[in-house]
Amino acid sequence: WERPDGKPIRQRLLVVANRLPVSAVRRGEESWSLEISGGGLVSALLGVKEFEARWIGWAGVNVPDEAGQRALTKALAEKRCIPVFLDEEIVHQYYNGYCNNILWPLFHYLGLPQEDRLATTRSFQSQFGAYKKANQMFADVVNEHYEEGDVVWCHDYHLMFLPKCLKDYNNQMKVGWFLHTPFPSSEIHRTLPSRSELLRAVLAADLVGFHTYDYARHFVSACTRILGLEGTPEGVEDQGRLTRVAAFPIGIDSERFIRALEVPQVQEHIKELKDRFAGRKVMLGVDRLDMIKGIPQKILAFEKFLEENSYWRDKVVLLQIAVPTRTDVPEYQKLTSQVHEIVGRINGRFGTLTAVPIHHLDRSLDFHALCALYAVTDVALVTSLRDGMNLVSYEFVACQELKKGVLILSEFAGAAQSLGAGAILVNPWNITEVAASIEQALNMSAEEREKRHRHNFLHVTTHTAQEWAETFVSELNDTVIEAQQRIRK
Ligand code: ADQ
Repeated sequence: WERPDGKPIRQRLLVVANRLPVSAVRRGEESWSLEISGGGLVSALLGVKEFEARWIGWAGVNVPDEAGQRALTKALAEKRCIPVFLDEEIVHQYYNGYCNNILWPLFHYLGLPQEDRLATTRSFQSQFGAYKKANQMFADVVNEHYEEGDVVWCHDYHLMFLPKCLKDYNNQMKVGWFLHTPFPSSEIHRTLPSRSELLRAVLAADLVGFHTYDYARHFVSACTRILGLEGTPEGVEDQGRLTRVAAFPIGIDSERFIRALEVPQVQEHIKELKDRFAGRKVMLGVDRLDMIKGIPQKILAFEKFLEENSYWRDKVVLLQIAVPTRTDVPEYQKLTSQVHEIVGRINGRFGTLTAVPIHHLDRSLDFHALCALYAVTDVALVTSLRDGMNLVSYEFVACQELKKGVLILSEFAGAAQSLGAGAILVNPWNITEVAASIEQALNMSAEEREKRHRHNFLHVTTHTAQEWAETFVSELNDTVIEAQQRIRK
């Protein structure tokens, strides 16, 4: 990869994800303002500098008029983003419906609420139709911008149909697909009416990646049991064609967090927080407000801890920061009220005139505020019921070089496989166990904390987002070369 002047050419990488890393807000008929949006994938890919990356995805707004679409496309181009325009009906059926009502709970082993189950079963076919149509619309945009030699990297459960659509356009395209959620046991996947079609569409990719070896194994089992294909140590084989399947655990841009702690504004904020919570141990939860994150379970475990440990009642505070997501969905509204109700009850029960045990914020924090919070935390509580990886646990560890706080981590988060030896692993459904782990964390000796932190810090700083992306793309390049060599033989 060299230019005529000898300088290396960065390989073009088309990152295709449901959402672009920016949110667009319309300011006038032809004027838009753009803001970088959050989320795990965005955080991870922000750290990747090795490729000439372009993003293709939905900007999160309905833009029915051509003038608006033209203006937005132009504004996004400056951020190397290319929009896919989806109308309201498609968004409703594809995004709210098939992606978030069916695939998301299923892949996290959460059943649908009883009252929704029949309705969802009835609307299943139309939602799946919209899902395929939306994936085709993404493929159209990719195809329009694709240049020979590009690598196309499709992301997540929203775009399982995309590898097939792309290969139908051009069989020579290098296509990778990565899943950010868990891939469930084949026994769960086989309940999906569209189980086979989805698996076949993913298998059209050259390389299929997951966060953990377990998820990869579940996927291969689903292909062998449901499609009757052959699973090999390399992946899945269908009539001589191999789809490579492997684990690529994601990381974070750890340097960005470590550097942020030196910024004067962050140091100032750290000092404020230390003064504010002087004499108390700080426990922290940072999550999107989603059922998979186990927020009510976490707070109930904290209540149990306070109940059983009167000594700690005025010496510990739990800061729970929860970014609202999918706020228009009744299920999520219910979760918000449930969390508020539990927090109110516990604060009423254990609070005093001067202090409450739980501070719950329903909002996003900016990067610097988040780093300061991570740095002053004594115990982080990550109690997801299921989580593909969970980057919050990584971010906390990156900011703890001075304090060497303790990470309590759900065994059902992918991160348990990488940070398990340094964290206290818990079953988030067992609030007695989580309460006991809080006590263990608060009483842990400095020596033990140091040892556990060392292990995790080493992992987080050596398995970065950048390395993750580079490994995936180089493996994709190699996979395609090997496949071509096999064909030639
Ligand atoms: P998410 O479910 O979004 O990601 P996670 O990996 O924890 O979960 O990433 C969340 C990101 O949002 C983190 O970078 C965090 O800092 C940020 N964030 C969360 N709450 C915040 C708040 N209140 N204020 C500011 N920022 C906040 C999905 C999967 C995960 C997987 C990632 C990446 O569900 O399992 O780890 O993708 O693959």
